[in-house]
Amino acid sequence: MKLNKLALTALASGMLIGMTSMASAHVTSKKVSPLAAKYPTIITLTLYHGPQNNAPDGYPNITPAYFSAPANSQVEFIIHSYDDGPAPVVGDDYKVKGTVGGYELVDGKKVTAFNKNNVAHTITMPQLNLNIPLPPKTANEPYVTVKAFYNTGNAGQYNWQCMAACGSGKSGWGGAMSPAPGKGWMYGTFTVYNLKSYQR
Ligand SMILES: [Cu+2]
Repeated sequence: MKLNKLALTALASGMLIGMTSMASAHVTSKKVSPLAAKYPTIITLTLYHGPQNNAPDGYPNITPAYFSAPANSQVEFIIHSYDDGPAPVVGDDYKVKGTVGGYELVDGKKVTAFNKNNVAHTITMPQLNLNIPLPPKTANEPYVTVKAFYNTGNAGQYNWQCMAACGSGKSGWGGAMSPAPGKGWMYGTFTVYNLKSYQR
């Protein structure tokens, strides 16, 4: 009887641990203080398509390529994309990853994943497990507006890159997507810095 009770307790706590770890596997963003959540840092990015850039081979770019926010704070990304065409996506980067709530807002509508064939570009940061896919704009709008919230963690420099083959050449990985010219087109850096007032 005593053993049974022990066994039951062990089973129950084992189940609890199992449930807890399952739940934490779905946590997509770090927690920040109420103050940080109340006053997000707004990062506004624009995706210009090739003709707008008057660039060689119609290079598209996401600008600014370098942006920053305080550590342990909330960021609101606001992205306007003028591109109207899809590009082949690598792996499962058609899914939204790492944002607060696990979604992004596309023209105000919540989206957690796109059809694999309906992604124009992505802002992907593998080190942060953050992925913000950008769908093509529709014919009815000058640009599509994508918003996403992200809670930063520790200070550091994190690379972002587009994981949709939007560059030139047969593979789509040339031009804006190739290591040369590199950062400034479809690559860049997100700098997370320490700011004392956000550490409370
Ligand atoms: Cu791209």
